[in-house]
Amino acid sequence: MSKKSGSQLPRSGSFNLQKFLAAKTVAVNEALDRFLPAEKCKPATIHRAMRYSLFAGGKRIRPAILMAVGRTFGASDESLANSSAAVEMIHTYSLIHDDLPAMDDDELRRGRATCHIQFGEATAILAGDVLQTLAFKSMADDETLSAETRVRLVSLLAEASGTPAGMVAGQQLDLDAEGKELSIGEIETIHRQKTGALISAAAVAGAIIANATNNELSAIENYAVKLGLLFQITDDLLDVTQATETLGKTAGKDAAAEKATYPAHYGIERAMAMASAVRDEACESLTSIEKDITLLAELADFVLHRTR
Ligand code: GRG
Repeated sequence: MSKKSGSQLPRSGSFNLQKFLAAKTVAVNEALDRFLPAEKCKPATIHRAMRYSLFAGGKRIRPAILMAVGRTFGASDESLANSSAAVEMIHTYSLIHDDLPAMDDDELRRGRATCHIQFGEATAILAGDVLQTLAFKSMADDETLSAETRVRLVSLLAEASGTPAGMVAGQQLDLDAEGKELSIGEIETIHRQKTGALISAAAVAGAIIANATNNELSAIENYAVKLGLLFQITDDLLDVTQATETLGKTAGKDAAAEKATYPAHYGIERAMAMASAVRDEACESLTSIEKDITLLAELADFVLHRTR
């Protein structure tokens, strides 16, 4: 395939993305259901809390990214299932902990009461903790992959969700930044770590599972960094443009907490233009890949135009 510029990439319509996303949501839900202890299994409270938060209707965008990249490079659905479940478990753990009174203190998530409102703070902390450990187990136990690949994946996910450059680092920077005026560079660092690192890890995991070449991995890394940034800019925009009912989480919280966001720094119009430019940059990162990148380009479009 010849090199393609961002504007020449295949556009929506050539691939049924909605159908893909719906099918992958079913696939990751099945994998999650297999991993999680049954609700009735003792101690039932923790298993109910884990399932309550995991099956609350999240968009499953991180598993979809992992599966889209894996599919682009020829991995089987079977080999992508455990890792997709793993990234969703890490993501859900982070949401449960982020909603706690000691962090963002929210009562609504995924359209329902947050885990600590429903089950109490102690159980919510445990539910987050155990989703995290189970995520690593689901990768470590994946019999469809070689031992070497499993170790690579576990290391990748640990780095992306931890510190000094992963999600925990970003969350700490975000806490430290409340009420302060940040430079755009500082805002980007927070976003890259807090939100982008896990999104990037999902994409890179798909490429690792599919045995992508080093050049392909590096193209996917660039794409994923842009996709993560795009996701965060649109998240910031949705916080100020959409209603709580649409989002399934409390709207307007960023401004109330004086968070460092793109619309707060640039205004809505400029932030929207930046999102569009970052989408183009994400797609341009794909131009060196000698595979059909339609699905990945459409995923970037989807993140740009999402409404929740
Ligand atoms: C507690 C270690 C720790 C980290 C928390 C995820 C996070 C870091 C904070 C949540 C705050 C936030 C709103 C971040 C913006 C990006 C983001 C993660 C949005 C939620 O992700 P979606 O939209 O949610 O994919 P669903 O519910 O659809 O899965």
